Amino acid sequence: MAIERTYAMLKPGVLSRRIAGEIITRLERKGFDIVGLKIMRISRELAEIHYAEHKEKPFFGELVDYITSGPVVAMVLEGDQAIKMLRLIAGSTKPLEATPGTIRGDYAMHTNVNIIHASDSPEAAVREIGLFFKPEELLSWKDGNSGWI
Ligand code: 3AN
Repeated sequence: MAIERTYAMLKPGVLSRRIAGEIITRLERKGFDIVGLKIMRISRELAEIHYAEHKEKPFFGELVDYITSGPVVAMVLEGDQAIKMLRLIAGSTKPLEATPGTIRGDYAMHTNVNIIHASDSPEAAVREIGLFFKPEELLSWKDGNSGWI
């Protein structure tokens, strides 16, 4: 097993649509351990750091406006190959290419409001977890089910 931690974020609109619980339930059912969880409002400064790789893209301004427009649900998920697994469950960036059954495939219509962020590499996971959580906000725990998941 390769236990990893990854950063997941339910984007603005998810709380307003009252589907945060449904999405978190899917993540729990899949078998991720939630080791960090909070609601927060992201500052422009933090958003620009988080999305720095997209700084030159035409949609950057719109992306920062959107991600700072309302509360997000920030999470750290732990599990075997959690980084790749969460990307799979999240689905493709463009909802038209996201397979039904994935989170984006089931809940998103447009790329610019595609519901969930998921770290795309081990380096990104470490960086993003560090941006959004203090070490003392993360808590590993055991439920005795790991042999069944
Ligand atoms: P992903 O979130 O699947 O890793 P990235 O890193 O390519 O995708 O893009 C980051 C975010 O930027 C996406 N989640 C989406 O909200 C937004 N985005 C990506 N491509 C576009 C686009 N062509 N138009 C508008 N927003 C986009």
